[in-house]
Amino acid sequence: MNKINRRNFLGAGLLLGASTLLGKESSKKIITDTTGEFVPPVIAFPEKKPMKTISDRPPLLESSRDIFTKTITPNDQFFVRWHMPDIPMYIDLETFRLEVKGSVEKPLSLSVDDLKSKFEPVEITSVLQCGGNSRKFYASSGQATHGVQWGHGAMGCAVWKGARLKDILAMAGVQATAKFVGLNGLEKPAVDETPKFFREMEIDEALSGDIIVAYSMNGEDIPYLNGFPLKLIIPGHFSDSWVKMLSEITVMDEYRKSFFMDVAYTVPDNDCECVISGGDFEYKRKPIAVMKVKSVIGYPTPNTVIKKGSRINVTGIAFDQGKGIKEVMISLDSGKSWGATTLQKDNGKYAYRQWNYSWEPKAKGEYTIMVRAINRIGNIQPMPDEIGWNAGGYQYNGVDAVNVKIV
Ligand SMILES: Nc1nc2c(c(=O)[nH]1)N[C@H]1C(S)=C(S)[C@@H](COP(=O)(O)O)O[C@H]1N2
Ligand SMILES: [Mo]
Repeated sequence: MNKINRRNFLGAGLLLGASTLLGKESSKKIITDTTGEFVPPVIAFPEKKPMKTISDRPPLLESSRDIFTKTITPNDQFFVRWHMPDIPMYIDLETFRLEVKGSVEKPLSLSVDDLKSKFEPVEITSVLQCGGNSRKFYASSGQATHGVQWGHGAMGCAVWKGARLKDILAMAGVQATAKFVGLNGLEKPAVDETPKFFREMEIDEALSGDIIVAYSMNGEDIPYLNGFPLKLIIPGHFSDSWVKMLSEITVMDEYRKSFFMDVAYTVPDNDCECVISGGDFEYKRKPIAVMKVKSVIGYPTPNTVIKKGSRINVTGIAFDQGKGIKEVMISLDSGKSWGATTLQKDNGKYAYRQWNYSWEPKAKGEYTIMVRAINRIGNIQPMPDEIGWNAGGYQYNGVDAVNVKIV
């Protein structure tokens, strides 16, 4: 796709994506498969290849499974998630400023060029995963939850470049009374009653090492739908706090209650981070934070037909919150027996780690391939029927399974 001029996102208005973003009526058909289930249409939005479109207002675009044969997710196939339909259609870098305000000695108003020239640039390869990624697999284990029914494609891995949040805060001078940092982007709710997308973190976390305000993704400007021009990167954490089109950093002395911190993206505050059956319904909640160990199969994809005697490269990716992947095991008999895969190059502790297994199926029939990752601190993926349940359907990391047919 031709690069579009981001100052005029609507210049690409011929594309269906742009017109639906604007809210123009497009002939909307509900597409169902033979089971009557909703099948998302595949639509090309600006700067994106055709992607599974779960919603177009706000845009929810899912990557397809074959993306997990790569350790870096291309920008034009990277998934997209917004909460509000009212995303600005026009960003002028001449006037765009990141405001740093609140309990600081010197409020800042930084252009993207300021961020590039006044701070040490840092590069980090990190997985970006929605807390609700893989939610639909809760349903296959008989525990369906509300929310966007993502498959595995609400995650990707990219090389992010930007300025450290702690360096930006140091330039502003955080006051001694500061306890929290609030972050929000440029978009607006469609109606005033809708809560704003606002995220918070403790000041100590904001001042700790790896968090960056990124202006580049895989060596290019961040795609508009992924948060051009600035996006907060919190390696190892679910992406729900990775604020896109980041426009305000507010240093605060007190926590501000908000829907997106206290209600959405929370799990029960207990050891399993799950609802214990027969337990209290009025449980204490906590925001989801670090990611859980996970592996996903990229090839073969479900229902692939493979000729007996051919040799295929079963491959995919694995990651965790930054402790490191120790092993990815594979089963070709629905989990009865397990063998080892070969781990490929380590691209950094927050990155995807590719694994491979060379398979030569000897007999015809249907097979279920499963993979299961273990990290260096001994966390292992649960089997789908062992996974702890939470009402929001967050943090799914059950063992992945793909059915194939050998003929
Ligand atoms: N400004 C803003 N930032 C946001 C969101 C949003 O709705 N608005 N959604 C968050 C959530 S829940 C996710 S999963 C990621 C998605 O990032 P992506 O669209 O670049 O994949 O952005 C996060 N940052
Ligand atoms: Mo998310």
